[in-house]
Amino acid sequence: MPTDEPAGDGVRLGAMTSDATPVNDSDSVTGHGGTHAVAAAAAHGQSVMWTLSGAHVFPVYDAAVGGRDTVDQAGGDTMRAQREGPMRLIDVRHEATAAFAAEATGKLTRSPGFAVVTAGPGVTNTVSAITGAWFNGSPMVVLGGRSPAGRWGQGALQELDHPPLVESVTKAAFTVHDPQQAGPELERAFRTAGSPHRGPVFVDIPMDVLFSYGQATPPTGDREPKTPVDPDSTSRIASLLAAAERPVLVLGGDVWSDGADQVARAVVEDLRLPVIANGMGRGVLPRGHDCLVTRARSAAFGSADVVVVIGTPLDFRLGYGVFGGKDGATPAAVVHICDAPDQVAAHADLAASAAGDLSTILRDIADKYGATPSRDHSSWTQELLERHRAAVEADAADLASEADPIHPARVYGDLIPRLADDAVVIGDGGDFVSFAGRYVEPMAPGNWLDPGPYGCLGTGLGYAMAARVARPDSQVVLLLGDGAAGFSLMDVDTLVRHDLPVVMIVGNNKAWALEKHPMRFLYGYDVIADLNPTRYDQVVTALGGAGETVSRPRDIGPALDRAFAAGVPYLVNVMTDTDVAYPRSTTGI
Ligand SMILES: Cc1ncc(C[n+]2csc(CCOP(=O)(O)OP(=O)(O)O)c2C)c(N)n1
Ligand SMILES: [Mg+2]
Repeated sequence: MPTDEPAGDGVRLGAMTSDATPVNDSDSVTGHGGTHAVAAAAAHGQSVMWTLSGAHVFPVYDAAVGGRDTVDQAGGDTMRAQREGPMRLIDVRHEATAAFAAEATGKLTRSPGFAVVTAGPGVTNTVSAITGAWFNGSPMVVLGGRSPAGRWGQGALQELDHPPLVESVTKAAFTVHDPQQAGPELERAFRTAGSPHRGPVFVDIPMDVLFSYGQATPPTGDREPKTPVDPDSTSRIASLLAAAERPVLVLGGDVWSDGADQVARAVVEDLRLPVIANGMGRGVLPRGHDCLVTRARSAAFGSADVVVVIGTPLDFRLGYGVFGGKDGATPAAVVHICDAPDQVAAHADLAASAAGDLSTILRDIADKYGATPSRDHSSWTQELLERHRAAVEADAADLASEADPIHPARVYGDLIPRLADDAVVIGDGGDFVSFAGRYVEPMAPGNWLDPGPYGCLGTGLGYAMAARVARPDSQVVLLLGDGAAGFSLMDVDTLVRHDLPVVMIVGNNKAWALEKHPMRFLYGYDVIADLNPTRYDQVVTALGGAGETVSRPRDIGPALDRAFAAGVPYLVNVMTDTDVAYPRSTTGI
């Protein structure tokens, strides 16, 4: 623990007593590092800190609750103090959950979510979540503790130089060495994370620096200036689209995170372009929209002559950016539009690209398209729409399946009619969640959360608690594979302690099915893919929530009704057919 001795390069420690009350006026913020961290997070729109305790970061908690006086005022009710301080503290059972929750907060609010973890293992437990945020372009800041600068190299508890560990998966990773710099450096962390192309930032503060006082100008909450849009690039894209007979538009997650969702919808409706959506781009066009042709994806990508991909990488989910060319046709001209120049695909053969503010780019393209004579592509849009509708209709049989054991699709047949338009649906699992991706078409953007192309299992409870906080009045439904459930189910304890009711549905096929079936296909046998018929609902009950197990198709609907009405974390454990594999068209390899 720090003392009042000089530390590091003349750094002097602040008092060990609680003293979070910052001297905040319009000109300056004065306080320990925790004060500056909370001020920066609040200026960037955050009202919650996701964390798991460690002495290295006590000042951050002190600032979050507003110091000892506020805790005393809560009359010993520490949960109240945690809830009602300057920044709500939600303490979890694994740092991975804290970081996943911060990532989901970033995804849902489009401002950097905030996780605070202790030095050493606290930080290393967040690495998968940070990496997921890096793949997804999710804005988040992870603040780590760090052993004291004044002891560096002497083997203090959990002494580890964290930034090099996460340098390759963050926009910035750095250490604050000077208490006078804590304010500007923490603001830099949030500004960098929240500016396009968004992503995770890691910052750690040595314990002696964090406990010390510094003065800084108040954080502004500003973002970095956006890249100016090159008008030649939008002219080229507009002419490619105007000449297209079979255009397709792909709307990805950055359309949502860059705040271009409404403009994108208006442009699509204006130009009548057929749309495929992925990630957080799902819902920009609501279910049933007459330009949304998600289920005609292979026809759209196979026969398109121009594909414009906006706000998502040209990765395995999009055939690495190769489209068209079906039955000997000329491959499609591919256009990549990104929120920042370094996101434009280097591996693809692009006919055009543009980078910068996505709303500006889209408006510019639409204006220029409107001013150019264009080919009629209405019959192509109509053809794709009909294919899409036929595929949706063909789902009806599986969604209503009476098969015993339960066909996983039947869960969605009962769930979808119970979802309100503003429901947030979260997927964490293999095949069970792939079925959800096929059947659950959101009504608005920001209402569908999946782990994205990093594909990390275990996001579930962290994502769900963040959704519950960000959308207090919406249904929050977490879909879990039984395998995936094992990673984070202990954090139901956090849902219970913090009164965050969520509906969880486990597709319990007693297997890691997404690995079991491919292994059987390749080798004719499978190993390490079987799990037990575990009562995951009883795990939730033991932790203070509620739940039930369902084994017959007709019992699913009533169980879901009870789950939505419960007002506590509730898990419906649905025993499904292990042998029903998701019919997969991409392997990701
Ligand atoms: C952290 C992590 N470990 C392993 C994997 C590999 N993996 C992908 S899907 C999957 C099986 C998931 O099983 P379950 O959650 O039960 O869903 P199911 O496929 O059975 O529906 C596994 C092990 C992964 N993606 N992430
Ligand atoms: Mg499973």
